Amino acid sequence: ASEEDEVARMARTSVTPLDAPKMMDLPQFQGEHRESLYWGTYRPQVYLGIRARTPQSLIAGLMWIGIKNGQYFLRHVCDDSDGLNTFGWIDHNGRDYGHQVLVDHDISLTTSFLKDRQNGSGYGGDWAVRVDVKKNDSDEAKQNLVHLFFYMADEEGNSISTGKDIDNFDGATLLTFGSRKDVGRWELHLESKDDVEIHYSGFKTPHMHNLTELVQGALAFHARTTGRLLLPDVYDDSSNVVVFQITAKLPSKLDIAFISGTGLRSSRVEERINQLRGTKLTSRLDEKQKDFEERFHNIFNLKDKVDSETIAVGRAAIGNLLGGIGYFYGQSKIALPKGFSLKNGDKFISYWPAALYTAVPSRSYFPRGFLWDEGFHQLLVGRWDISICMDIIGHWLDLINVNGWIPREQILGAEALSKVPEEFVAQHPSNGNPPMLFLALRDLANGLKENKFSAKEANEVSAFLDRAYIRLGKWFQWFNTTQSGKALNTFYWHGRDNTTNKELNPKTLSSGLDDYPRASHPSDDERHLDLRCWMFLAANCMHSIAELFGTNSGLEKEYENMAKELADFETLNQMHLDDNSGAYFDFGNHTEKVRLRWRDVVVEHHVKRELIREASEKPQLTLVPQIGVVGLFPFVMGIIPPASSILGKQMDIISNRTILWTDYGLRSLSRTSSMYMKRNTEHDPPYWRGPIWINMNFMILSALHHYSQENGPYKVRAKAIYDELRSNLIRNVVRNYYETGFLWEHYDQANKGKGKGTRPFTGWTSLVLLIMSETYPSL
Ligand code: 6A9
Repeated sequence: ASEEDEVARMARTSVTPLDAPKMMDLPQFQGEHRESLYWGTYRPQVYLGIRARTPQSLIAGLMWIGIKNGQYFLRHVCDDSDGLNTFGWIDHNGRDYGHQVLVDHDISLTTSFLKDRQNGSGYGGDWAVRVDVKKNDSDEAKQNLVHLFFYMADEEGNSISTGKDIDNFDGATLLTFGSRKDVGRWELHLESKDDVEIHYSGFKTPHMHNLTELVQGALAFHARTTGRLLLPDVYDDSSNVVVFQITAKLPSKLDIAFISGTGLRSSRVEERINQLRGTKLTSRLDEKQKDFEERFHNIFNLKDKVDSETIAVGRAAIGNLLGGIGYFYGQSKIALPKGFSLKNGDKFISYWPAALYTAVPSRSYFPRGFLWDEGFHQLLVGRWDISICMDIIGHWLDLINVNGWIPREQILGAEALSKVPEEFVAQHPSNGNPPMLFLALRDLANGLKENKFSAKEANEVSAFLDRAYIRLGKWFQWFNTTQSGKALNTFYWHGRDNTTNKELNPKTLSSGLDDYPRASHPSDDERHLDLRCWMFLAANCMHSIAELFGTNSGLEKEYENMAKELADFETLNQMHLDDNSGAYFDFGNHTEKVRLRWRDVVVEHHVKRELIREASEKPQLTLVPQIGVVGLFPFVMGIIPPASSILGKQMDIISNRTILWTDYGLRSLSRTSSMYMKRNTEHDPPYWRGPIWINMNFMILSALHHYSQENGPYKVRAKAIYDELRSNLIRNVVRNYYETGFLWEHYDQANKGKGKGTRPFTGWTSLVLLIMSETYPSL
């Protein structure tokens, strides 16, 4: 029983929040700040979705019927298999304006979003959506009609009413209204000058993750009796979801206006709606677009650096990153140790209910938060809007548990859950993920030291860092204690599977570099170079913050010493340098002589062919000779002294075409490495074993930029390589964008730099904008 008690205790601890003042309770996140960010396009998982930053919100969204090869499809949730030619926010300021373009075969849609807090509105303001649809060619035989569906749904279950005059639509009407505690009485109005037909259906459901199926079902059911694809005009008073089908001849334009707080006598309903439709809306959107452009140019200053085609891609990159910011609420599932389950049979325990406001890597495949991705996103967001940046990081830091752990992948709420296969849901409280947020935080701390902020911003940043200090310290300690190696100041990513015989090289998901090759035989003798360097960054950043807020706990000195020790060049070289090649490597129990072979194995009395790993040599403790991004970490973190000949060696490795260099960016793994482009299992194609990843290329480029400014024998060479790598990366991402309509998760090093993996991927691939503008985090 005692072992079970112990497991139960550990499980409870892992879902206990850290007892420290919450970031989100800071005054700077209340009042005007909170209200200004209340409504937004915070449902990145759908093509157009609006909600408020509250756990159970009123939500709105758009669907339409797309036609592909003569077949009808209901578009709603961003889905790669829809095969849209392109989609994404081209402009978005993260606050009150966005403009999105979606091309769906024969038709093009644009969606514009505008929020208005000036006109005496209710809590969080009013907002408008404009949907424009047109045909892509004038061929009369092609699609002439479009079915648009706009819905409102109340997650709290409050009933939603429909307007009285919908059936006699003559240009403008009240579609629907309701009432909630947060915003009071609200109304949704439609205006369209076109000849449209409106139908609707009401539903009662607590589930928001299958609205597509609800609408599909209603359409199919009604089509069977009428032969037409129209919602059946059924509705009853208890409906908490109402869907309006607006059928229009192309081209067509709809303005949809949401206003709240209309129960008050002074609510001036008519006047407020008029601000949000027709010519008034047009001119306000134009104005917002100009503001966006101006801000974009002021911050990134691209005009003298790249051409206008390239600038448009940079704009679409940050547009969809900001437009893809989501608000999620729910409970992560935390795995119990292997072999254990709760009394009810569950193999996981729930984290506390929590909110997460965050950007996402990919709206179609991964529309949810990922810890280390967010560090990269914040390098961009932090330059765009420092309050949004702090709000996002604040939310993440409030997810820290009493052990100092933050779950890596945030699958919060039924909508997010519906996208993830069950076996990937539970998070392991022993697994980390790179503390990349430190880089964004160090930028904040440095900005403060260098007086880069306005007085108000400086106050907020300093209150923010001050409060973050305890949480960050706890986070740091989590790494320092749970991920430590055998020798002093060594680290390795814990949690690799040392029992499997199916993987060519057991994965290291927690590192973020998934299948990047490590020691062939996982053991506690390992020393992971990337983690050592992350710890250096973390210690260094903790020291910077401690200096600002001198807490006199003696910890400042400790962080400083640790940063010094981790950056100690001699020790680093002793532990990780291969003298012959001048390359840095992981260390561990390793042999190069491994391969996957088909074998007959007996599974439940049946013989099955399976790929099994075989090692034809005993592994031994040695450096792991795989040249690639992990080996470049000391360079990336600026640990190598500018005068060292090893710096020259690193540049040889980077610029050599048989090793890492391609015309499209740097490979993640050298072509000469034994694991280059090797599958890990039958079902696991190479991922970090060759392809070009923009996040790592960005980091390497930052370091080249850094060394091109440090006096020393390699200064000039660093600059030359920097210039070439920079233009290769920009050229390739931009070319792919125009060829395919998207930014991609990674790029094919072997096939002309072609975009691969998921799309759109406006997570860290958006860093291409910082590459264009040459703004790098300080080292
Ligand atoms: C598993 C499959 C619909 C993998 O960008 C997010 C992460 C990175 O943090 C990580 O470094 N991506 C990179 O190696 C994507 C991870 C997606 C996991 C989803 C479930 C569902 O398929």
